[in-house]
Amino acid sequence: MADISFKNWPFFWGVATNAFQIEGARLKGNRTESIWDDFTKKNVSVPDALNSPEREVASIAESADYYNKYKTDVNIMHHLGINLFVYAIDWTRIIPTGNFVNNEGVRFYEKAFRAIKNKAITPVIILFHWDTPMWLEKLGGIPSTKEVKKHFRFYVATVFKRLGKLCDFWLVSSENWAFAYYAYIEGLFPPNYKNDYLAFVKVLHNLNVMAAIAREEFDKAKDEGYIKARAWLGTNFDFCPGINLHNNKKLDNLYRDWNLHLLLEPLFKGTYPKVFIEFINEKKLYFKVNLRDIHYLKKHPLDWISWNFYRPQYFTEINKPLVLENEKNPSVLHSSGKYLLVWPKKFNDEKVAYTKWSWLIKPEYLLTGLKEIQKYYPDTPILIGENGCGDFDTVEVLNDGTQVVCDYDRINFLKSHIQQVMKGRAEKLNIVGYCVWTYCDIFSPSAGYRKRYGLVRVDFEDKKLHRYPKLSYVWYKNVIDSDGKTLKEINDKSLTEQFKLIAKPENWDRIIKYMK
Ligand code: BGP
Repeated sequence: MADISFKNWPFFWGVATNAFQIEGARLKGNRTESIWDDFTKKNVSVPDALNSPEREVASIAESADYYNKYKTDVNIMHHLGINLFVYAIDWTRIIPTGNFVNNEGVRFYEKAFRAIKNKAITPVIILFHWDTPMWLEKLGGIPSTKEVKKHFRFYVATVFKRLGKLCDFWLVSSENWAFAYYAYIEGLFPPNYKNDYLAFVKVLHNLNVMAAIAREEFDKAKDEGYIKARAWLGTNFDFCPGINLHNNKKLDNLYRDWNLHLLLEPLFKGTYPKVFIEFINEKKLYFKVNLRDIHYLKKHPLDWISWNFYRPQYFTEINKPLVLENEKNPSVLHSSGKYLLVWPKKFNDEKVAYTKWSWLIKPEYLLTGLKEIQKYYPDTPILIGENGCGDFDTVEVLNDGTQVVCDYDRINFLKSHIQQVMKGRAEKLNIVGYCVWTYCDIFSPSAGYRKRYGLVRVDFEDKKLHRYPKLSYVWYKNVIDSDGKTLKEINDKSLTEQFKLIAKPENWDRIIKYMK
């Protein structure tokens, strides 16, 4: 087991991003399609009504073209001062067909991660972020246990062998719940199954088996010298800490079983909360978690946790729904069928804050969630892998013609969450770092390109996809420079002065020019 004494690492201030959302160059360099290429080609719809938060899907053929612009982006991130960069790589860029290694794809990642490391930024590589290769999807995709076991093993063994020397911090997959739920129950994400509970439970289980396979290959790669002994392998999970509308301990435990234990226990303890087995039996699903898999999971536990925190989630008993006039969004029956997810306008007589896409804003639950995870995993390092605010950004043109985005709401969102990070550090919790989602404006799975998360603006109207700093870029630079001690107010004069200076075209051009 790696030496997980993270005490000897600096606190990590980073950004996170994901290949299919940022890379573009979808058919360049011998790459083949993933389910996200297929889906976004068939569902390119850009609704006329701007500023309507309904779902927009648009092409990822080019996106922010990180594939060709990574050198510029590395300079921008270096200037920002980050020391951690979380990147989910693209399976099909490396394995374009079942058992063929695409050297051009490997070479791209070697160059891109070496450029990151050359700027003293530590990379974190995520192996799978929802983008099943089309060639694997045609064999049954992630629900197909036999195919997944064989092909995922070949993929991760290839990555560890070819890229292992470039990275000490690895994550197997992103947001297993979001993928299983939105892609196999809701049908919102590709491969767009609807209410396929059998595929849903198989995907959740197979993602756990994939993690154990990655562990086995990771340890082999360490023995063979491809990966450093100190390297860590973990999971990047999505967990919305629950807010129970009623004082009901039984329901609290059920929520925790489905939202925390189901996502971490199999990966770290090789066990499943009984609610999952009961669910399979109640739904009479033709699936059984076999003992051989359980033994395999127990034998190959992970080392660390990256937790993507955006929002907590209100929930209530099925027979105690919100009154209609207090519903910001209609309530949703949880996939377990045991409780309701709700979005109240008011709670305890207080107006509840939401983003424009109705994502609940309650920063204090970053600390609550951290403590809840640590209660069950007391010695496991925890990174805040993603935290960010999707918004419609407006561009202002200063009198010298500089285009600027003063994203005050995003700064206030980040500030309120980083305040909780600083509390966690002061209480000596196992938090090892914090990453903003995301570095620059990219494709959003839930809303295309209008829902912007970037610290850096990408002008998608401009064929050069020019990058511009937002006010939040300068704000976060101050946070990093002060190791989280400087959380400037949005109307801080020194902040706007810095911003005007950095955003000045001649200054910004110097920052983004690729220096050897
Ligand atoms: C996380 C995903 C990211 C990113 C983020 C924002 O769940 O890991 O890929 O998309 O959410 O989500 P969205 O862009 O749908 O608002």
